[in-house]
Amino acid sequence: MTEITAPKSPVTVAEFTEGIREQLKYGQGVTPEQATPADVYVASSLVVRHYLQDAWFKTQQDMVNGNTKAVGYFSAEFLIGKQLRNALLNAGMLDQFDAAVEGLGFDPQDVVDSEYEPALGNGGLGRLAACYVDSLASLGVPAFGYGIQYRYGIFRQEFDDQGRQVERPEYWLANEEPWGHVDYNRSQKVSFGGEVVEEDGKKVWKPAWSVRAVPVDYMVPGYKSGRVDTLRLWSARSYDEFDLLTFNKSEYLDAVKPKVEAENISKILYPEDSTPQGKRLRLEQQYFFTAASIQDVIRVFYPGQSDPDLTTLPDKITFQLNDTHPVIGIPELMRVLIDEYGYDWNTAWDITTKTFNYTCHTLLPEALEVWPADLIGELLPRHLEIINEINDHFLEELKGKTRDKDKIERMRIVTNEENPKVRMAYLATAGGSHVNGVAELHSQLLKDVTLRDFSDLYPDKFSNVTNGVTPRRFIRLANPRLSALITEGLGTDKWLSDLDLLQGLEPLAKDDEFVKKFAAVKQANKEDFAAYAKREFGFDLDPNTMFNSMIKRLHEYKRQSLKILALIAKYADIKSGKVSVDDVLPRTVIFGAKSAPGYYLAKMTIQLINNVARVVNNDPDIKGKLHVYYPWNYNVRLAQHLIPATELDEQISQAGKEASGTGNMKFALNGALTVGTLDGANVEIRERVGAENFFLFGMTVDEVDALYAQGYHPAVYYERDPRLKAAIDMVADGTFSNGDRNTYAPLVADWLTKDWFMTLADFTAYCDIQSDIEALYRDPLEWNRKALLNVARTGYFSSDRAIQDYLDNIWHTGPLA
Ligand code: 26Q
Repeated sequence: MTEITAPKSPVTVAEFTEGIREQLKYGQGVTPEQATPADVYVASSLVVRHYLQDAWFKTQQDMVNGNTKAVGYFSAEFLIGKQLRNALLNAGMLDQFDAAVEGLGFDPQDVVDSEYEPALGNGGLGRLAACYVDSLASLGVPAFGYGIQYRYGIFRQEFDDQGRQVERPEYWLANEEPWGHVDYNRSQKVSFGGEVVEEDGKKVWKPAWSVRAVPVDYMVPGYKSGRVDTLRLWSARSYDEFDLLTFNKSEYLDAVKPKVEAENISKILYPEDSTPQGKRLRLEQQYFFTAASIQDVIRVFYPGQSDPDLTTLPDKITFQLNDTHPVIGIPELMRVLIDEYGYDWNTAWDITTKTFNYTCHTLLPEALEVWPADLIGELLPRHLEIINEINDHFLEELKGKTRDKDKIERMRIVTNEENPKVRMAYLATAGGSHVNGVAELHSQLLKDVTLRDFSDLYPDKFSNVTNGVTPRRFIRLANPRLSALITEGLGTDKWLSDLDLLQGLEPLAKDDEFVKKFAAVKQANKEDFAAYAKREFGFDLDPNTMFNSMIKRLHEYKRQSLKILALIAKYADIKSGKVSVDDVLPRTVIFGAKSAPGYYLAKMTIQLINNVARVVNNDPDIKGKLHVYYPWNYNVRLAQHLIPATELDEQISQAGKEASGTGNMKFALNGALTVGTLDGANVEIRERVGAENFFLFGMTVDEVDALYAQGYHPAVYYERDPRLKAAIDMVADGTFSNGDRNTYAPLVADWLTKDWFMTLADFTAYCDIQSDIEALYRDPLEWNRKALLNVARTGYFSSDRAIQDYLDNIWHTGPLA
């Protein structure tokens, strides 16, 4: 890892205070006495931006003038979380901020709490993108994150009086937002529709309409690197503010219609995180941000040049495609090179394939994006021609590589059927240099299953980069107590930019005094979380119970059902007297999850969890031994509060379905033990922390495959394990629906007849491992020793390491000199 030198503290408390006063006066127009915490938040943020400005300029200048290849990370989602504290930390101004704000009579916590979280992502993929730009900047690598500034982020989740999810619009821009700098003077034109005509033997696209893509720039300050990268999120604006012709006919509403339609493009983030539907607006979004970004790259790297030598593009920047969402960028770059700059096909293809790389984040076949060719043709007629031509060239190339005609047929980018479809994952694989999965198991399955034909013929394209998470936000900011203890244990805080140093904690796991300090940190974090949950949700958590969390999107494959069924089984055992309540280990189970609005079974699972919580929490027979809480609207902020307080973390997806997971990494790094299957990055976490420090259960990928092949009959498991039968019967008999047997009937029917992700088959193993978990928990010293070893041994899961892997194996670039 490159040596990172700490910059001198750039600002004094007096300067920070003066900066806030100035901003309050000239920006907010209030005196410090009139100011609210929200005013101070805006003012402080602008002060931080002000102090980062020079480093930002310098990073951009060095990027353009130097000869270090930059990285363009293309992602439809950047789930960045709150900015202020993170920027303060990375810029080395945390203490000055606290002192300045206190000096002005404000509580720093109130000030940072005033920030509204930008929720511009669904989950793992979007948060990963945010961790990656943080690491790029921290490693000093010149980089752009390119995406969309959605007006409405992922919906705000509420629960109705029946415990059902209700989606509310998340208008995160309702208040002043000091981080995004809207740069009207660097806007780009993005066009759609129309037709392709031939002029002088050349194809010319005559689009029907255009939108103006306005960049909104977010600074991405590196941690102690002195570098500030850029997250450029595009916002769609109309060129036709006012259609005069229509207006003269006094059809006022029609006059603003083009404006409304254009601006719709960046209006809302689609809340589906799998099973994408071929929605026109979604394709418009994808093209909108990739096209704007490609033009922007040419503007930045070839300033003022009317005839740039774009054969040098792959030396200037490398593009990483975060899943298939930006893959339309491949034919777009081809179009720009051929139609706008006059390159021949082969030269353009050479430039394009050298510039793009693709990361796949899924294995679920239904999650692979496929677009109807018709739709592409309507919106982007020239791109459809180019895609067809790519397909033709590709099929030719394949003929030189294999005689297996079936294989060639299977590999078509554009399917051969009445209504042809474009397979975006195939286009990405053919149109780039590297394809990677996000954990070892996932990358292996990509090669063996999902993209098998491709890996047969292009084995060198495939690699793995196991995901990582940023220790700045998810340890230092989220868990200041643990951070202080780590620094005490290691005698340095260098671990924040070199997380492998956590290994130095290993010997301290033998030191009972240190383990007790570690346990005290966890206990204090639990008390903090209990207070937070009381304040924010009105919950009464008992910090003297085990805190057991499951936070992630609600999805059948992730198997929240397994968790809730096991809990119901426990409840049923107590109710029936099989288990004496006095022998039950006190546990608080905390769920956090949003469901896609149209995902019927997932939404029913949410309703079930909420009603199990209602019944169990209020049942005097349970004597407070079991509690279930479901804080609504799980987001980055809640994660930052809950993860440090969690003792047991659930990673219980069906083997072979969770590509990686990143929550698993955040929990291990914060000293939770994991109960999990051999899936995604769990495999690597377990390898590193040691089998004895991880609660493994459930079928393996091979066992899952074998069971599918043999024919899976979930009812067999229902009959076989009386605990499972009791739990499902309890759901069916109306215990959690005020006696109504219909409420959960579809869920029960699915479990007993389909159960596609084999929840029932893994139920017994899952229940059985609970006794190991509880036995260990009854020995706090041993529990905490293992938890500490989890921290000591998971430094590998830093996003700095992941980015270093990308730099070494995929991007072949590094920090600015
Ligand atoms: C696509 C088309 C149309 C509408 C929506 C989408 C869409 C949006 C988001 C599809 C997928 C997503 C998000 C996927 C995601 O978050 N995947 C997760 O990525 C993580 C980072 O690699 C992994 O750790 C998780 O295992 C994986 O589920």
